[in-house]
Amino acid sequence: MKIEAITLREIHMPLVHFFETSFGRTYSRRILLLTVHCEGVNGWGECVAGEDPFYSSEWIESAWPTITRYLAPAVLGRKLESARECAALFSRVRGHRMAKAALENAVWDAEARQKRQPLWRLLGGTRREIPCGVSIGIQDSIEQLLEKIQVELAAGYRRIKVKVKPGWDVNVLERIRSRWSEIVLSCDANSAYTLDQTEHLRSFDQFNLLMIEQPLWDDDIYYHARLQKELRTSICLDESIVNARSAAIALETGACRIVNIKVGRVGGFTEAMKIHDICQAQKIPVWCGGMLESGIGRAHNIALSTLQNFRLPGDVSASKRYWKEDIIDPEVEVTPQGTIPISDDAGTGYRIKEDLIEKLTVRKETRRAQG
Ligand code: OSB
Ligand code: MG
Repeated sequence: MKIEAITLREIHMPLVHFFETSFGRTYSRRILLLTVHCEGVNGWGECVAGEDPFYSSEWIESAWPTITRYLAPAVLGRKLESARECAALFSRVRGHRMAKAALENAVWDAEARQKRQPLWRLLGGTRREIPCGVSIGIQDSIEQLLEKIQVELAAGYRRIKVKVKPGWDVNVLERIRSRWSEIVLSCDANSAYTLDQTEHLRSFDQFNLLMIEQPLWDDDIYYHARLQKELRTSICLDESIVNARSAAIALETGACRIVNIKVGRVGGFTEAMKIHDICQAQKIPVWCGGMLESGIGRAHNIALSTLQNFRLPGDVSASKRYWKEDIIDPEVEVTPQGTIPISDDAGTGYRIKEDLIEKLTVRKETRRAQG
């Protein structure tokens, strides 16, 4: 697989409904898409960096030059046997995992297409359908949130996750539980609390939550281990798991009992699979997180979710929850049983709508191999 050229694009896609977390509200996405051109085969990747450096230090304006100046030159003109070689070629660049993942995953995509194999099989997946949950942002009122939950339950989703922050937590969880005592429910704080609030967080135990996601600092593991000892509810780490080593440390210290794997956050499929394997060996279930992806990132999340230890419903839900029209065909749909069936077709099993992408593109840059 010779990497002949790499195209970066920025597309703009308004969300059907705003998405609010403890760090802010998003109405519209600026998404960096990447295409690798290899001997007649194209592979696509999506960079999950946000519009602002709020979820993590990366954002679209850091990812773009990191790719054009450092990551693209590391692979352009090279003949790769496998996408697994990318991580070593990028290792001189510290951090910038979302930028690395966009390129590595595009190479995985190209490799699957070139080998005429489903991407999920190339990754070693086995599941023929994956269970889905939804992540519901902070709303203007609790009534509006309850209405949204009602809609998602009716659609068949198997786990409801709500975003929480001080002032929008116990009051909200109380209302949800008094209406639905039995549903699988979790919450995600995106680092909105500190260890001083342990007593307050302990009061979440009364709601029988599947997990509380990332209650403390985004870069912390140690204090999460202290907190986990004080809670009955399982902690799930998202932001602080950035590679296989941090996953190993989190498990060794008992900082969580569940791990959220986001392929962008950890630098690509190769590292995501390592984390999956470490957790599986220690009987820690994992699930696939989401970053308000377009269909391209979503299709990659679906492929990853077919690995054996993705035992809990992911934040991988239908295209229409986010977009008026998605950039893949067919769009991602969820069955009334709350699952996504896995296609046997080569690549991701979803066709890229290049014409639509062209219309949504506001910036485009191609880098070619020299000579
Ligand atoms: O913490 O999981 C998160 C969205 C943006 C940034 C961080 C997170 C999220 C979500 C949405 O929860 C998941 C999705 O539906 O894509
Ligand atoms: Mg999260």
